Parts: sequence; C-alpha cells; structure tokens
Amino acid sequence: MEHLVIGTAGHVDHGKTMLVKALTGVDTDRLKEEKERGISIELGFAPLKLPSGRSASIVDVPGHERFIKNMLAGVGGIDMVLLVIAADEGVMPQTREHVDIINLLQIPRGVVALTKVDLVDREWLELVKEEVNEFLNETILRGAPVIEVSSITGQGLGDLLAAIDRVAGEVPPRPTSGSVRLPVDRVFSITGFGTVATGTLWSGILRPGDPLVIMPQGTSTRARTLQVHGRKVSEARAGQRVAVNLSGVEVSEISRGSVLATPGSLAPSYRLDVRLYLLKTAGALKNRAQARLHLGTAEIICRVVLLDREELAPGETALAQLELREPTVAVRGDRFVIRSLSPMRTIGGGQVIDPVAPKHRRLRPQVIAALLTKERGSPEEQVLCQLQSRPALYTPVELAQVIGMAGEAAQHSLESLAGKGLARRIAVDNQAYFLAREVYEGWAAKVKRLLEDYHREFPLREGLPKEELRSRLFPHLNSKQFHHLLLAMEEDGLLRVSAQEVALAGFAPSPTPAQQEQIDALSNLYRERKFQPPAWEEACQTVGLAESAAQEVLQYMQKKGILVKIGEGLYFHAACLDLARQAVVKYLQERGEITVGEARDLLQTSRKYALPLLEYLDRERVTRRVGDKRVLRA
Ligand SMILES: Nc1nc2c(ncn2[C@@H]2O[C@H](COP(=O)(O)OP(=O)(O)OP(=O)(O)O)[C@@H](O)[C@H]2O)c(=O)[nH]1
Ligand SMILES: [Mg+2]
Repeated sequence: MEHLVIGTAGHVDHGKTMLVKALTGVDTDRLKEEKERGISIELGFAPLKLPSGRSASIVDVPGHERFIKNMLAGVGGIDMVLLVIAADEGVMPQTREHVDIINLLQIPRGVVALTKVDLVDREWLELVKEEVNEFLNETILRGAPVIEVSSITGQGLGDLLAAIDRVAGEVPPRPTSGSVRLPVDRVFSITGFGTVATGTLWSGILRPGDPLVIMPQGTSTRARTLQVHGRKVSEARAGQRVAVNLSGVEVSEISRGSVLATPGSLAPSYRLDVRLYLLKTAGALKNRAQARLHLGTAEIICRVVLLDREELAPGETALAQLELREPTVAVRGDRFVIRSLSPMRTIGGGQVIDPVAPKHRRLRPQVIAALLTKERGSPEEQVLCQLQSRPALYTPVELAQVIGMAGEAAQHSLESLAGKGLARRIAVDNQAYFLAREVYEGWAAKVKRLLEDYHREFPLREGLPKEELRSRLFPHLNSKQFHHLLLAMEEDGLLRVSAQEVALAGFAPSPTPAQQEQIDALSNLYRERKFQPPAWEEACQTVGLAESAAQEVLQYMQKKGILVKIGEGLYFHAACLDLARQAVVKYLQERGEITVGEARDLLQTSRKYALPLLEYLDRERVTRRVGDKRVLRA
C-alpha cells in the first residue's frame, strides 16, 4: 500500500516513544507534562519513509491505563500495529488491553518489537520470547514477526524496518474512490490561518477548496489548505494523515470525535445496530448496561440494548443496539470498542451493521432476521433489506454509503431488484432514485386514502393541492422528487396530476344532491334576473349557500358553463348572455354602431351591467370600441 498509518501499542514505559524517535528522528512527546513525567499522554505523530519507498505515518499512543481513551482515538484509523513489549518486563496489563483492542478492531497486521534487549541476558530473552509467542497465539497478531531491538544501542532497528516494510506491503489499500471521511483527532488554531483539524483520511481524496461538513453537527465548511506531515500538498489520499485548514470555522465548532466528510455522505444517528462481542475477561453484560463507545475518534456514553437475549456472557456475541447519548456518524462495517464506566476497562467491541438504525422491539424474530440479512446477506439482499426497513428515495450513492457497500455493487443490485419488480426506479432529471416496491405501494395506498377522503369532503374541487399532499405525507421529499413520485403513480393509473392539483384517476367533480339543489336554485335565480343578475354574495344569501362552500360552487358552475364571468363579481347566466349577445349583434347589423346608453335601453338594464357587458363583448372579439361607441368586428 502506498500510504499507510502504523500505530504503536504496548504497556507504559516499554519504549514506544523512544523507538519511534529511533526510527524517525521525531520525539513525539511534545507536552511539558509528558517531558516532566517521562510518559506519553497524548497521541504523537511522525512520518516514516520505508526502505521500499512507501510512506507511512506513525501514530504513537500512550501506554498508561489512564490514557487508554487517547490510545483509542489514535488506533481507530491505523492499518497496522507496531506492538512494543519491553524484554525486561514481558507481557503486562496494558500489553493485553491494547492487544484486546487491536483484536476488537480486527487490525490483522503487525510487527512486534521486543525492546530494551540491551537490559537482559540471552537466557531471560528466550523466556520472554516464549511468553510473547504464547500470548500472541491467542490473538489476531498470531504469526507476526517478533524483532529484538534496542533504541539505545540501535540493535535490530534495520531488521525492524525491513519487517515493517514487508508487512506494510500486505496491507490492502484504502478506498480513494467515494466520499471523504476524516475522523478528527486534534484541533488547534494557527494565528493568521484559523482553525486546523488533523486526522487520518479514512477514505476518498481531499483537495484544497473541497466542500466539507463537520459531522454530526452538519456545519458546512471548506478545506482551505492541506498539509501532510508539515508539507503543503495539493491532494491528500486515503491512508494519509492530514492537517486541514478549515474555512470559516471557530476552534469551538469542531473537536476530537468530529468527522469531516463530503456533504451529504453521512447521516448522524443516536442508534447503531451492531454485532457485539464481549471479551472473555469481562463480566456478563446485562441488557441496557451503560458503556463508553469508542468509534473513530469519538467517545460517547451509550446504553447497550441486547436485541436477542437478556444477558451477554463473556466470550459470546450478540445483536445489539447502542443507544447513544450524543449522535455520531458511522458506516456499516465500522469497528468499535466499548469500555465499562467504572472500573474503566475495555470489555468488548464489534462491528456496525446499521449506522442509522430505527428503534427496535427486543427479542423479535423479524428484527433479528432483518439484522442478520443486513449483516451477512448477499449484496442484493442487503440492499432490499435497507430499502424495506427505512422507507425513502435512495440514490445508489446514498444507499452505498448507508450500507457500507461499493457504489457499483449498490447500483447493480438496485437495477437488478428493479428488473425483478422488487424495487421501483424513479428518474428525476438525470438522477435515478429507488425505493422498495412495498414502500411504493404503501405510499400509493396512503395517497389513495387521503384523496378518497378529500374527494368525499370536497366533491366539487378538482383535487387536492399538490403542496398540501406533500406536506401531509411526504415532507421528507423535495418538490422535484415528490413531483416525479406523483408522475410514477399517474403512470400506474392511480392519479391524475395537473399543474396545481392531484386527483384520483377516475375522479370528476360532481355535486352531492344537496349541492345540486343549490346549484339549480342559483341557476334559476340568474336566469330570472336575466340582464340584471345579482351580485354573487347576494345570490348565495338568497339560496342559503354557506360562504365556505361558495367559491367551489362558483368555480364548478363556471366550469360547467352555467355562469360566465363578465366583470369583477359579475356573472351572467350563459343563456342570458347569449341573448344579450344576439340582441347587440342584431342591433349593430341594423344600425352599425351602439353606445353604452343604447345598449342599456336595448337590454332594459342599467349602465352598471351594460358597460361591463360591452367590454366583455370587446374581449370576446364580437365588438370593437371606436371612441365611446362599439361597432361590429369584421
Ligand atoms: N535501556 C533501554 N532503555 C529504553 C529503551 N527504550 C526505551 N527505554 C527507556 O524506557 C523509558 C520509557 O521509554 P518511552 O519510550 O517513553 O516509553 P513509552 O512506551 O513511550 O511509554 P508511554 O508512552 O508512557 O507508554 C525511557 O526512560 C527510555 O529511556 C531501550 O531500548 N533500552
Ligand atoms: Mg510514549
């Protein structure tokens, strides 16, 4: 692998920091307190050029049990471990705890440095080596090279470098395709530059100018400049340690545990569904026990909800949901560690199955089955399970993020599911969205029910305003997504979608018997009053039509061609309007022109009606105005 991160591990005082200095020339104990006490407290960082030309970063961690939390923030992003065991002391408590953590995080590659060999004789050394090998045999580091070194005399350092180089060659590369994900381990401010955050780039490629969000808060920012081990770079790749100068962000807005990510790529959650393993050395874990979750560089208090049992026995695994006190961002497949609160000890860890989990009922076979599919199913099964368990419109990219799958595999699975009719594809411009068929059908059923009710309540209305439908059933969709969802339902013969409204496919506005009576009464009233029709409000009062229903009755009567609007608030019965038009046309054919006064006399009405009537005929291109008269339009 081109770039990789090597983490030290081992008991306090066993010589990690001194070994890093011997290998890289960098003293990673920078703090005054570290110097005074002669122990490491915080994480230290140093670049290491390997003989093959590979470039590595070393993260030097503290060994003291009080600083395990710092060790955990550093170890989350490492590709291989440099386990340091002092030859004079051998395997000690934090050697074990650190290796437990390496085990839980499933970091399968490493080299063991047996330090301080200058302090012991051959006989003792052989005994310690035997002990070390026995110890390693039970761990993920079984078979790792064990190299005898002294940071004082320099003995074995060349062999150690060669061994590190060899193992580094076996480390699989991190994904540079896809989104940027950078769990932050340090934040500081540089005068004149502003806020700088550092961490290991877990995935993607980061370039100056790239937009980023600080998760889980979701604060938008931008990468201004980038450094890798103190050198300005135009690009940082997965597997490198990066310092990012962030634009427009205060130091207080970001901290260890935050994640810098490509906008939209990660969703925050208070619940993680996980496969949890309890260490053999831990006590049994009860349902809802409190623990401290370490994931990436974050540390969050949580409750462990055991989904498939009441109690988890040491050495066993269970399906669990971690209920977090604060939200975090994770990806399916992420490894984590949990520690007990008091005494503070590493008790277990595992792997994220669903990083944005809904709350579950415990001990439910369906819940367990769905989680097992998410954990172990084929890509297609996993994709379908996700589509079903969290109804939404997914792009292949989003889906891939949520279930921790390569984008292409997700795309392929989605297309295949759509081909089999198990998923529905909805195209919005050039973007394809997918949802499970059941989810689509469930949504369609809801829309249908809502529209049936609406049509029953408002039989004269054309349909439900689209925006109202969106805010009632689909507030989580943007207007384009929503519109295309409606088009899909229209295509399926469920709906009729017009510019403003949505109606059920077979629906046509039609009055109830009571409404029909009122409509007939209105129609008669307008017919009787002929060329002097009542104002609309007056007409409503006369027939006893409530104000709340008046507007849709009016619209319906206009649409049906019973009433015709000739001016503001002024309506003629269509038949009367026809008579008026015929009379005016006849008059004009005989006399050539007509004034408002003549029209008034002709129709035996008043100016109040005659003027708007002539204006209406102008608009209808029956007449043309010439001065204060009208003539026939040719
Ligand atoms: N004789 C001898 N002493 C060593 C060697 N390596 C480290 N030491 C000494 O051991 C002590 C601890 O070394 P560090 O490198 O600080 O140990 P560490 O593992 O980083 O300790 P923490 O970070 O606090 O866990 C120091 O006094 C070193 O001088 C070695 O190879 N030979
Ligand atoms: Mg140290």
